[in-house]
Amino acid sequence: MKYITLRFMVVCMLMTAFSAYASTVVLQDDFSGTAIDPQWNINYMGNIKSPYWDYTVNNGYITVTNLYAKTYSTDTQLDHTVVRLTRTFEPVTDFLFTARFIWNQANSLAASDVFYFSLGNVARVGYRDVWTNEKGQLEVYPTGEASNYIGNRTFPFSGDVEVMITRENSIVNVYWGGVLYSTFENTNPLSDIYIHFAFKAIAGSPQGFFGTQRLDYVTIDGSLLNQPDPPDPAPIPEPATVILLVSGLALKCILKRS
Ligand SMILES: [Ca+2]
Repeated sequence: MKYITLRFMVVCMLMTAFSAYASTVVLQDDFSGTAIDPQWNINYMGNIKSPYWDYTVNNGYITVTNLYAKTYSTDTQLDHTVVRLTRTFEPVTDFLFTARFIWNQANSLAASDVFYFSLGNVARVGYRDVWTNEKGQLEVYPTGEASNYIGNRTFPFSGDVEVMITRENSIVNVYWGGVLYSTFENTNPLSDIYIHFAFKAIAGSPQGFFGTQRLDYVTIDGSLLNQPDPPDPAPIPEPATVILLVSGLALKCILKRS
């Protein structure tokens, strides 16, 4: 038992050491605390006015409940308002992106709204309550590959999913709720992301944003394009040998005692 435990620990240590080199967490936010992490830039776009939006950060979520259009005119295009959370990081090649998104849009005719993640020049993935009387739509836009656009208009008005985007050897896979929706090739380094909250009022319906858009976490773990130089390659084999030797001696001791 002790042997198995120790061996498991050694394997875990080696794996941790390997993954620490092979990939790096370049973004991790679980929305703990009561404010948006200042590493995010908040961009107010479109025809938006102060106080811009209603949101809370608590219980581990950011929850958006309203975006304020500047006007509620008869021209719906003028009432298109957007808030983006943007962030940049060290460029990565292969990566794993995960996020949990929870939405609850009343079956309302008041507005059309949109929520998506935009990952640099790689992909855009999100949800759109398309229009007044149509159901929600999943959308996947591989950047620069319009022909691979995916739209699924059978999505419910409310839901809770983990969004996962992976890239391995230039092949990108997009999963929504564990279902693979899109696979395409892309080699652009990934070094930025924005989370896009958007609202579009429908003429004569000034109630504003309806329902909620909630995020639990966002993470990006990737292989750095510019790997840091190893500190000094010469002495590395020696400590590794010492560790193996010590591990072996420790094992012997434990086996003898048990
Ligand atoms: Ca959380």
